[in-house]
Amino acid sequence: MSSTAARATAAALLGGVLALTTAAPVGAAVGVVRDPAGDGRTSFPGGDVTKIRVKHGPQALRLIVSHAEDSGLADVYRFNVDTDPGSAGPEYAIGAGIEIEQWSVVRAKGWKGMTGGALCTGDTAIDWDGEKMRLVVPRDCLGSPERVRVNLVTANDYPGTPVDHAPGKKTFGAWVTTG
Ligand SMILES: [Ca+2]
Ligand SMILES: [Ca+2]
Repeated sequence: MSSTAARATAAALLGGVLALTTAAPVGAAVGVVRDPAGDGRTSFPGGDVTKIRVKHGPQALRLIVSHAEDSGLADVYRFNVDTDPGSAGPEYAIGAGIEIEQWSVVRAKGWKGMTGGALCTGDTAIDWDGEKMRLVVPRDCLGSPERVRVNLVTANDYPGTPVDHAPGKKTFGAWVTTG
């Protein structure tokens, strides 16, 4: 083999390795939903969302909510989760209350309602100093979707007068496909 041919072969092999590396499952995909600070509609300073980190892994959907510096956490969160673009609006809603430090998944009826009882429940992790809330929801609680997109509404009362919508009212963030 000439040195030129050897180099070409090495390059081809390397190309193959790179292609395999790229094609290998990455395990999880991450999307970020951003929302402005200062748009929370409330006299009580809470629930002004600035960011939702959406990590869609093979086992679970992990959501981390960040808040504006002078805002703090909301009392109530409703994540509207879209799993089927062919059906208008969200298919699931994840509700979380700060006081009970729990989340529950229900079947969404439009953007505000629900049908039936809780499909799954779990604990939230709250970082009071960092003003962040974290949820880990098993994918099968959401019908094991290929991809999801998320809208978040915060409130400081029950059943929930909206304080902030991220990224906007009746608007989802980008699709996040599982790894
Ligand atoms: Ca906001
Ligand atoms: Ca839908």
